[in-house]
Amino acid sequence: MKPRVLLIKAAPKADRPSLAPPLGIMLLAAALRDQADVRLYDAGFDMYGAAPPPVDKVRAMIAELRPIMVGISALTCERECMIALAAAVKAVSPETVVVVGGPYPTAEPEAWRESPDIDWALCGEGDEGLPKLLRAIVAGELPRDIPGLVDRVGTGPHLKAPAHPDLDALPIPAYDLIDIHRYADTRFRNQTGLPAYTTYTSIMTSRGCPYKCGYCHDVLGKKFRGMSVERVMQEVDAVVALGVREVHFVDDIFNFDLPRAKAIFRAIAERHPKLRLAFPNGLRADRLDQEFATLAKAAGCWYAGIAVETASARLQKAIQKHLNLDKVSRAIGWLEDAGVRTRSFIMLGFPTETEDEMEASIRYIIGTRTSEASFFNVVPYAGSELYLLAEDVKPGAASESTQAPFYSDESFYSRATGVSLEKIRDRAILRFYLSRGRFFKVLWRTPLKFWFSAGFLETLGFFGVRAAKGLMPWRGRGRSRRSGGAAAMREAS
Ligand code: B12
Ligand code: SF4
Repeated sequence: MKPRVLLIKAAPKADRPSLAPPLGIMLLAAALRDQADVRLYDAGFDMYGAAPPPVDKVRAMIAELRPIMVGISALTCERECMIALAAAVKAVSPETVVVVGGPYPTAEPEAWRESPDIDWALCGEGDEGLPKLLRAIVAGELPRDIPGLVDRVGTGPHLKAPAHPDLDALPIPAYDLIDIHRYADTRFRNQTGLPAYTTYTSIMTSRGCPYKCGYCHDVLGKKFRGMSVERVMQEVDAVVALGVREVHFVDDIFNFDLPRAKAIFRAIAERHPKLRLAFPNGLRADRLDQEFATLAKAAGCWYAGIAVETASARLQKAIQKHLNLDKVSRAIGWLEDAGVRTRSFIMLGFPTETEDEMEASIRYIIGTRTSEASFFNVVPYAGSELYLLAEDVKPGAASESTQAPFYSDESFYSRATGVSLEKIRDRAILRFYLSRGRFFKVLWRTPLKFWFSAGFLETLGFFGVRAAKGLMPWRGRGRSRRSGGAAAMREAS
């Protein structure tokens, strides 16, 4: 009988996190399945609505399965969940080996050691290292020479596992180990932030991004590696055969190789004319052209995130994003003209950002033709360049904010300056959706059948409350606008 392995996707403590089939652990399961009987568990369902980590459920699973190894995949915002679930595993089965991986351990290769219940971390891509680790555990040997593996005592520098050299050789993620239709439930939000109205999944057609944005983590390397169009189509064919109606591309930078991106659109338009496509985590809009927009629409693309982040030239330089905003405005226009709904992303509250700079970003985005906008709190994560800047400005404030609810005043900026970032965000949302008839356009574009779905009403309620709060004049009157964050941060430091 094959040894059992349980792979868990941890979840953040958030009211309305987006759920998505857990691509990382599905790929790892596919890589392990020759050696092991693998099971998958996505904690996102049980933590929806800011519920605590499902420790009882994991204890019961461990008691039933008695796995030889448990792997937990975690982002930094999922650290508390990861630690709680590792403890649940060891409480029932101390002999089970617990290994963690994903963006959090990759960004902070030793921080997981605060949990006595975790045995190893595997930093970087786990496709080759995890099967090797399992072989060593099964053979009762101490794992040796596994690049990226970090034990409980060794000192750094810890190098990541090398980037997989040939993405075409990766297996198709183990869709048979999840119930993909469970994700299509309008009670939950999918990655586009909308109620999950149809069966959907993510596909990652490339890994790595050569840009060096200071807030971004280098999980999958700095060299762009793209799958061939044929290999991408194998995966698209496989998910369509499972009943998937909408594919979300989650590459770091899908449009880095523009000819490849266009060839993928052409192939999808030809083979799957009814498939819908979306880019929930954002395109780099200064690297696309009008033909890209037209082909995207022809391939079924209805939604694209546009990563703008800031309209301040000073901050674009400071965070090393170096985005050409004229090109971005033009690209938004091309996509909107083609019929692709764009949602632009703005980050508010960079270390040293002034309130005038935030205002410039809000005005810029209101002035574009983008249909929707999301205003995020800046979270300077340890392991990123931005974290170093945040530590210069207000030591400790960044670390304290990583487990906070995404949109609260427990943000780095609010902690460092006393200025209510939540208030600035709420007002920005209100101003944005009241401009250019956007609110009515969003309603108009939402099919009537979703108007009374739980998820849609909840989304409306969420924004309604935020907008109403944005109107309250007495919230967040910490400092005058011109005294601003930068001055306050300098004082604080
Ligand atoms: C798609 C995506 C999203 C989607 C969906 C997220 C979701 N529901 O989980 C959306 C757009 C909604 C999103 C939101 C956010 N995201 Co996001 N997102 C991504 C993106 C682009 C791809 C993730 C993915 O599907 N990867 C595909 C699989 C194949 O990769 P993987 O999971 O990393 O797995 C590989 C390795 O990490 C490793 N591995 C993974 N797990 C394990 C476990 C074990 C045991 C082992 C050994 C190995 C291992 O092996 C795998 C195969 O090689 C990544 C960028 C990136 N390069 O990873 C950012 C990224 C994960 N997001 C990030 C962030 C910060 C966020 C937000 C917190 C942003 C915000 N402030 O709102 C939110 C919160 C997400 C949440 N949990 O609710 C950061 C995380 C940084 C960090 N240190 O935590 C990343 C890394 C972006 C970046 N480059 O900085 N995100
Ligand atoms: S362009 Fe996107 S993926 Fe690349 S470094 Fe910047 S934020 Fe990260």
